Amino acid sequence: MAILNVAPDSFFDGGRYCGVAEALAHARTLIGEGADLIDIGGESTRPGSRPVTLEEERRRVVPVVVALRAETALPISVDTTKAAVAAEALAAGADLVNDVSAGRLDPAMLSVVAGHGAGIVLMHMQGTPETMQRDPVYDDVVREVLEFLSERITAARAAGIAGDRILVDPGIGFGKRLEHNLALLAGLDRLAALGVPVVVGASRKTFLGALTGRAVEDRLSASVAAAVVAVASGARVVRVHDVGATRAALAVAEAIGAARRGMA
Ligand code: HH2
Repeated sequence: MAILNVAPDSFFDGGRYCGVAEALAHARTLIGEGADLIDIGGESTRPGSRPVTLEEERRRVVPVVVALRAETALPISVDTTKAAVAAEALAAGADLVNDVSAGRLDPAMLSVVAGHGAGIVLMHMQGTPETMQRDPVYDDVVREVLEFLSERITAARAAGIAGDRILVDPGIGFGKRLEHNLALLAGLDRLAALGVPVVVGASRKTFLGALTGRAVEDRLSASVAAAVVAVASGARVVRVHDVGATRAALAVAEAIGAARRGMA
């Protein structure tokens, strides 16, 4: 899942692809590097970020969905918590919604997705982007995220979303300290047992800086390592900025995994 941020303030690539032409050019690069799915986001959810208005988010996202749909058959997702943005993006040809609030911020979200026969990524977040990193607390982070995602799967199905169109995501960095992120990555097999594909987004995030001492622009190798370990631990989708490097690393890991299975 390739990240295509069209917001001016995203934590890594903010402002680089805000015009439709820039966004399309970057999408072509991502597709050329082997992306399977393009995730278009018009609102930064980095820690401390403020929500943008519906009008502004719609203006950023919908023209990019229209333009990208005209040139690729690859699945397009739209990273939004607003049902109205989701509805317009789906009408313009997007295939799924990536909702970091798992359908909780906008009560119309799940029914909009169901009405379009679309898919949804249900992500765990403690708090809101503005406040989430202030003092995240858990007794048992893996159990609590598991229970939350299980409840949101039930809510999504009750709203009419087909079970095979639902994905879940532990929400790395969304109201989590370093130890919480590591516990979730170490416990991905328990999330995979929910029976729906698990998405992991670790790309260039703060916890990788804490582990390596590297600034955001120098976290490529750390991000690739996190993606490889996530897939080896049961993630089916990795949400990344750097598609080519991640693809190459996953190809090596997958070949070694296949050889290991051949020996068994
Ligand atoms: N992370 C970000 C945004 N959306 N969606 C899912 N499903 N999982 C994630 O981990 C996730 C997400 C934050 O990263 P990014 O889009 O690069 O930055 P920003 O929110 O600053 O635009």
